[in-house]
Amino acid sequence: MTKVVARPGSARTRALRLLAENHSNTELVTPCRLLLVFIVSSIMIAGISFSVVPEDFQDGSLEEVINLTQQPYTFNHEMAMKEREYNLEYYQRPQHNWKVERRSGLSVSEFFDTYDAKWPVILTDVVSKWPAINWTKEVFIQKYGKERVVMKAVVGGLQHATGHALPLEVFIDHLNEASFDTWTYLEDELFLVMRPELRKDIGQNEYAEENFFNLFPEMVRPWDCMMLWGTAHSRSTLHMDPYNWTGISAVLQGHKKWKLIPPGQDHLLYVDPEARCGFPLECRKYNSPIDAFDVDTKKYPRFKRLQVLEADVYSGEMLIIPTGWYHQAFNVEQTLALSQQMMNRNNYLAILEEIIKAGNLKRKKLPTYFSTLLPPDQVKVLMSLLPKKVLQHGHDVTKDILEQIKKTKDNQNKVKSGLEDGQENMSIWV
Ligand SMILES: O=C(O)CCC(=O)C(=O)O
Repeated sequence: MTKVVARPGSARTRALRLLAENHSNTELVTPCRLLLVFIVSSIMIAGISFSVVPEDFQDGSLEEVINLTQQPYTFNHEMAMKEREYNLEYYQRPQHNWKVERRSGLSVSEFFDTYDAKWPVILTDVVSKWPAINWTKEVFIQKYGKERVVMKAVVGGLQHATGHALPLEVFIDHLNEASFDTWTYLEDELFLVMRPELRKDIGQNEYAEENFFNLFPEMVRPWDCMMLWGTAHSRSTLHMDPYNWTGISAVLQGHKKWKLIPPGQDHLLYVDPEARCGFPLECRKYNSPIDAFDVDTKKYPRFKRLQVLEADVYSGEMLIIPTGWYHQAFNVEQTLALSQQMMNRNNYLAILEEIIKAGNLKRKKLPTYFSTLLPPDQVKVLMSLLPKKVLQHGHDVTKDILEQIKKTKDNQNKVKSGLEDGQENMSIWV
């Protein structure tokens, strides 16, 4: 007997398909169908007429409150995994439970159905085509050597990290000086964003083309291309990304080891619920004090119960880290990489919820018809409701960071940049 495998798609598509199958042998016009047509057209009319928010709906005074307008949205990873399982069957893929697969020639729909917001994946044929893969140290020194970059310095373990702004050539000069617990890491959110001539070397990524962050007002749009250049042994913190977005890590040169933590284990990570990210829009900072590559199990005994996935990512490869996954990177050798982010149909509600939870907008301000809108319209409506003072704050945060980088007078000045808090007055290379 031939096995019939259903097509993938959202729960809504599947429900409609089932409905269609159940009624395939009946008359064309039935009361049930008439009712369905009526409901669908009402939703469509509501969607069209409300794609711009009328003034009188902005006070949230209507009674019928649904979905995101009423209660916190929580991303249901269990459901996502069930959907993944179902879709893997459709794509006839083996199910590797504890493995991060390397894929090339992956279609965007298979990516959406089986990995995005569900399971990490390494794409091997995206970064290798970008001109940025040919960037060299020499060109950076020659063209940008005197420009200031933001760097983390660690002496004696990740808990002793300090932020610095210093000329790129000074950082490059010391790239070979590192040991397991003493190292430097250029982590600059704005260096590439502000240099279009370098930005253009970062080629296309069809998996990230649906980008709802483009619908954010410019003043509060997250910077979308962080440069990461580290010595051997340098590493990020163990964290989940700001706004709980989907992370993209593109390795241009070098080798990164990753610890990836499937969702549902936050209680094992000692995260400070009060920490804030310092981004243009307020957001929670999901940083664990644990160094997953050098765990102090006496201090953090719950770590032993954690289930962790590991992956190695090499030059020319890209790792996609789903919404809701804590992660930490370790540079095995000198490594140059870029971090980007994704907000699309699969994770936008989780991101909007983070924005509300952090206090940028009162939940009751959302119109009651909010959840009937198409995903991009939901994003536009929410953005249109952000108070002026929130937009102004976003503008000030960016301005402030740029000014701090500019005004630092010597190589050792600390810069407040949304990096980890570190001890005061530590000097490096003196
Ligand atoms: O490559 C790294 O050091 C970590 C990058 C990362 O996790 C991030 O940008 O969220």
